Amino acid sequence: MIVLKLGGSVITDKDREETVDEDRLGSLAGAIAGRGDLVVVHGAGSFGHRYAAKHGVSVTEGTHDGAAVREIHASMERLNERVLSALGAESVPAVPVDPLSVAHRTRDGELSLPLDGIETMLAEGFVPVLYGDVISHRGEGATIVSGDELVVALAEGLDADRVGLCSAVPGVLDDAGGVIPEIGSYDEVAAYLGESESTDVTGGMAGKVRALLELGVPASIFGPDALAEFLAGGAPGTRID
Ligand code: IP8
Repeated sequence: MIVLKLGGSVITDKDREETVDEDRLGSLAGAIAGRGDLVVVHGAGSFGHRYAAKHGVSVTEGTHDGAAVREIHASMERLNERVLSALGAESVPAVPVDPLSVAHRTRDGELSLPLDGIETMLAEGFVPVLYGDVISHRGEGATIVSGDELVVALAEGLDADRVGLCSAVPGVLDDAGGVIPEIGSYDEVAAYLGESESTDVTGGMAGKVRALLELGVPASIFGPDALAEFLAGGAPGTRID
């Protein structure tokens, strides 16, 4: 099975608050149409991050303010609803899985994501759709979980064959703007991975590469035009293994 992340900056306009790129999302949904045995995770883009920053919540800094948790989560639910509708319009049997309701972090910050429900959804032919969210965190109240962390937990726990990160760029880029075809260790690319420019509380491309390097599953980072090629078994963009 495949775990696919649709990056927040791919499906939204990252510089315009809560704005979905409908054309982009529609064409990605079209590429996914007809493919089963797939879990989709989406990022936040111009949803979620602003509210997390407003309330000072990150992957490590938590809040006990219920209103703050609801505000961050509600923003992500609004985006999730749009993603589900786009997939539904292409007859993808997509169903939501709310990380806030099922996942948590232990006291040492480790993500716990029970998978029984997701496995049953897959077995019954559904396409579970998760997203970066705010989740309860023992001793911290609630903190952010990035879509990338969810991808790693899903890929490991569900024994995925492949992981795909559909990103706004065609892969991890070197100094000259060329796509780096393969990454085997963080040191190889540390010099190229700067900070993300928009408000992003979960680490941008550097965080993605680190998370994917932890995986024992082949992963690819590629641009939106290459999603169909990836789903057909190709390895476009940057392969991280
Ligand atoms: O865009 C972040 O998820 P990401 C989720 O996958 C929130 O890093 C709520 C900021």
